[in-house]
Amino acid sequence: DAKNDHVDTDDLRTAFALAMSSMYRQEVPLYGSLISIVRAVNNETLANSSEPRITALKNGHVGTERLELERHGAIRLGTPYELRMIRRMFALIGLHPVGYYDLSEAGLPMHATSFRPTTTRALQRNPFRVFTTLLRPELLKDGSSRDMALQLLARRNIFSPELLELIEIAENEQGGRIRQTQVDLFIPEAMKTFGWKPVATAPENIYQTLKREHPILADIACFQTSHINHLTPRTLDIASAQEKMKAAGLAVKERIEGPPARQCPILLRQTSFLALEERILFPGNDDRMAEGFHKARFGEIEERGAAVTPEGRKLYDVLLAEAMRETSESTTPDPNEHDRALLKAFQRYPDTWTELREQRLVYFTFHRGPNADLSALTTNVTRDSLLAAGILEAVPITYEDFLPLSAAGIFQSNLGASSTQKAGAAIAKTHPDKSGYENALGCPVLDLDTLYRDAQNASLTACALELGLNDR
Ligand code: OOG
Ligand code: NI
Repeated sequence: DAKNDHVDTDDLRTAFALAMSSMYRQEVPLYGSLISIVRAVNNETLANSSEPRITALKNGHVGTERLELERHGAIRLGTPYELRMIRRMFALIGLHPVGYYDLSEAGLPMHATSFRPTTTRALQRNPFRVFTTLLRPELLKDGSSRDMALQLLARRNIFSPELLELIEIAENEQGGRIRQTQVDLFIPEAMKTFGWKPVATAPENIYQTLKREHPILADIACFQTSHINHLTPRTLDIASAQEKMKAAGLAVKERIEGPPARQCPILLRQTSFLALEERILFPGNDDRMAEGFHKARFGEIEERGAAVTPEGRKLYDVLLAEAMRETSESTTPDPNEHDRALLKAFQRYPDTWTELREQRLVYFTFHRGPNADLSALTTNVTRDSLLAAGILEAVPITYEDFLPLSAAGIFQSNLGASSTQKAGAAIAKTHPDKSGYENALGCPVLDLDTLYRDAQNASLTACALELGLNDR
């Protein structure tokens, strides 16, 4: 019976991401401008550039298909219940929690994971991801605003009854799948969780109290939905996309987060246009509404580079810290100065694919190279000799995850937090709490290094098989 057919999970994720994208475009029209800018830059770059970074992408078969669809979003959740339901909803579209991000270091009472596809194939089909933060009320110093926020959160329900019922049915009766006939219910009901509802759940005085404590508290606790706060297309040339954003008159964040521009990009570089001031309504006395403003939603772009190994990540962290120290010691804080310090520090990060591979700083997948003549295959071949002979080629694996310091920088520039709030005045001195996040989630987060390492090893095994070599 065709009516009982399950939808392909990757197709459902694409439908979900497209629905979210069109919803956000209606809610925040500037996001539409961002998409057009990024599309134009990407087409131009793919057509014209023969730089190593673009060739690597082309070799990695990051075709226009994946690029056109590629987005990440971000949501901020208030309770363990909300996080657990989100996990169950996202599992239906093939998104699973990967990695743990502590934002408390950066003065935010939050921690996060990234929900994303985990297999090479699913990532190729559609790498849609959602950076998902959870409030850590225990970090808030002020007990009364904490109680206010928790009371508001306990009363809200961000999931419709229809959605909850469908999730139960899909899990219990359909092996975690959605049927074709359920798609037209599932997607619109799911969008209700993430749409913007400009009517606050709290009167203005409570909103202001929470906002004074930390703007993130007001944003999470005072609204009826877990509104998506940005969606981020992937650009192949962030510097050029940023110039075009400025030329189009967008208010662009001061600097690009992440590593400096390189021949061989690693990890990710991000920038955004700043959050908009939006009109909202507060419930007032005698059913009268009071008007106000809220600032939370913005638009971001990112350029993704190669995934780095734990050694590669260590080197990144050391050099980034060095550049930050140098800038913070200076008396004239200037974004260009930070970028200069970054460039200088990163001279010590190798910048050819060969060095990055030989020093095991970046993950690669291996494929058959242009040399079809296997007569060079002796008994004593090594990975390097096969690469040198062109029998194999190495393609850097795309980084599919996030960076906690960049995330903090993006958060801070969009919350309108004061400098004392940025310094973490509202929160107790803190530490990461991965197991706390996992308890709230109801399962462990996956380890991102394991995923990259498995992808690398699987490609080596496939090559050995294809070449008739024993696994060595
Ligand atoms: C999340 C900010 C982090 C990123 O790309 O690192 C983020 C938020 O503002 O809720 O999206
Ligand atoms: Ni983001």
